[in-house]
Amino acid sequence: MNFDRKDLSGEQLIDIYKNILLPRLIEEKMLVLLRQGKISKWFSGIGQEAIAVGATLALQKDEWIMPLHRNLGVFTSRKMPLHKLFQQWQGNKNGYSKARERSFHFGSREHHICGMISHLGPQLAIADGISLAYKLRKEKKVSFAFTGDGGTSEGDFHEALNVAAVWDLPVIFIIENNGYGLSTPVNEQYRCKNLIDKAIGYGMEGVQIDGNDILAVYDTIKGVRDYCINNQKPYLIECMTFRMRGHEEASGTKYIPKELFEEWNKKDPVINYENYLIAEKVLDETSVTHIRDEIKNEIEKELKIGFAEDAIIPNTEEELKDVYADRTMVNGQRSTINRQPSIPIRFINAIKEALHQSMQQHDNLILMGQDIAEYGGAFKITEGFVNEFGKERVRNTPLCESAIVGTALGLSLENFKSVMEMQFADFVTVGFNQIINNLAKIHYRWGQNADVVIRMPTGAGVGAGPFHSQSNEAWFVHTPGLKVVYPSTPEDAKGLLIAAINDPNPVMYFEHKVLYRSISGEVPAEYYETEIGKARSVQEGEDISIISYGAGVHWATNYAEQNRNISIDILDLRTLLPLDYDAIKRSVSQTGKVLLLHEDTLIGGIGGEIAAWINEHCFELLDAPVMRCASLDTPIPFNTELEKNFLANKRLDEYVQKLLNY
Ligand SMILES: Cc1ncc(C[n+]2csc(CCOP(=O)(O)OP(=O)(O)O)c2C)c(N)n1
Repeated sequence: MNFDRKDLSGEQLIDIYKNILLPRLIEEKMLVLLRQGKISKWFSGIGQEAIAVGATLALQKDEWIMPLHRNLGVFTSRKMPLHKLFQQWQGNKNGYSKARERSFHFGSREHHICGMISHLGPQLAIADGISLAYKLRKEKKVSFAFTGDGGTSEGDFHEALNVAAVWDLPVIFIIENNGYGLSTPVNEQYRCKNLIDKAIGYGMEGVQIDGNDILAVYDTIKGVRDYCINNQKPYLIECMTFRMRGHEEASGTKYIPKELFEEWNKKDPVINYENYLIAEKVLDETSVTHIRDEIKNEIEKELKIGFAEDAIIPNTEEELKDVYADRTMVNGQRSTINRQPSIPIRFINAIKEALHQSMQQHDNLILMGQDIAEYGGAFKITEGFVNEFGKERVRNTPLCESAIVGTALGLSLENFKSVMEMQFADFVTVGFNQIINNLAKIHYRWGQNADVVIRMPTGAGVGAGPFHSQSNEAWFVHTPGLKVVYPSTPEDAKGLLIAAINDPNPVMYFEHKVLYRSISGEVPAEYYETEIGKARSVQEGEDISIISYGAGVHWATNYAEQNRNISIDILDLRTLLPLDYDAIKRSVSQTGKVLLLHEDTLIGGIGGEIAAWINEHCFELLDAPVMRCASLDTPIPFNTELEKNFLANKRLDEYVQKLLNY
């Protein structure tokens, strides 16, 4: 191997040597411990250390890195205390994730390392969000994201690179091409000649380098970093390398031809560099032995500390509490409600007003969505915003839902807030992974906020067919870490959206399209919040309770108006996660007969969850079985007659009568 030291001093070369040697020696120790049954699993990066180490050393310490499962060198080069790393891998409370995460799936804000999730791909777009934050603050920084060759086949790779290119973001994307996915060779992974050929398709620069030459990696990334900062552009680097061990230790390497190991063994990034330093007379055999011994001793010492920890004693209260960021602690004081006279406005304008006032309130709030800038969004909610707040804060996005959710999370890591508009709630399926696995879990996993609101124009009743009408709130209610709000009145639409934006947790904000222009109501003109997690008593009654949300609240009130002989207690849940159980119990105790009404389909709908809770906690208060009136368990049909037949409202009277007569 032909190393080129350029103008690096002997001291710098030795520092690089110590940095590349450390992960190798840790791994060699881990393999011994694995064979002794002292650790449970190991994903090896042996043979690839030059990439993680060279890259980390080339960056500034406060530039975020998104590493993957073979990048121990990132963690060690950022000088994370070894005993804490060992505690992390051993599932110890004092590791980086309170024992909630395995192997390399953890991050540390202090070290500007973002913890990966198992899913390959979603890390890449988080780098977009971080770089966007740097760019908006005019900081001279880059973010840095890793992927393997296999990971480049994921849609998330495409989306992240595309967004970075279109938005001119200073992100360095690095592919570690080690020849294989888990066992899949690259010729079954992609058809372009080199992965770097993809750069041109995104309109970005790219370079392929020898990933086993630490000086080449270091020097290239230093140069690319300057390029990204000076030109405000992303860059793609393909590092050619080889994985010297199995995907993880238990999976073996039988599928890889022996000759490849022999060939790549000659290119070992640590040994070759060591030999180079000896040949250059920067080090001699004695000093190499000394450095190796010193590191080995350090590892042994730190292992003792790491392994000496007591076994974990689960604390359920703490486990539950850590799912969400504490609202009051993070954002300081809540706004006080000092209501001025109300003015009647439409539901849609209440949402607009909430967004507008929030943009005024928070300089660090960014809006993102398809067609939301000049066009004003599919429903014109952000019309005029771009003129007032500028294109930097009101951002048209490419059709990349997954990358935009990931970008929102990256913004949050750099203390921005964001609201993303899904053009229709139905399209959330394409950003599902980011929401469920990244946004929802990040606080529990390593204590970070996902200060993101996703606006979800939802619901049927407009003859829009199966893909522009769905009620999909229940998908999110089943995911700890999210909050799910669903207003039914203009006043709540405004107050809940403001509250959602002030909340540091990820909030799914459902807005029913039919209500946009059909419902008006008095809305206080000033900036105020409606508390998340509190239901609203719409009207009190004695015969039956109807517990609902969204359009269902209006079905219930219309029904009550047309049937004044029945005394109906109507509860508007307003928030579906967390639920207001006190309000539910109060309503049940009022009537003893409960109908759960929702536009969502029956099976797996939120009604089932509430029915089960009432059954368990309010059994003595009931005079009849809890009933559910929901939409048909079919996709949503286009024809308006079929759609009416589909919707729960069609069967409301039938259920009310059934319950009354029980
Ligand atoms: C979305 C997703 N699908 C499948 C997997 C299972 N999986 C884990 S690693 C891996 C191979 C990854 O190959 P590559 O991206 O080349 O990285 P390498 O492991 O070679 O470093 C697979 C298929 C996963 N983690 N995520």
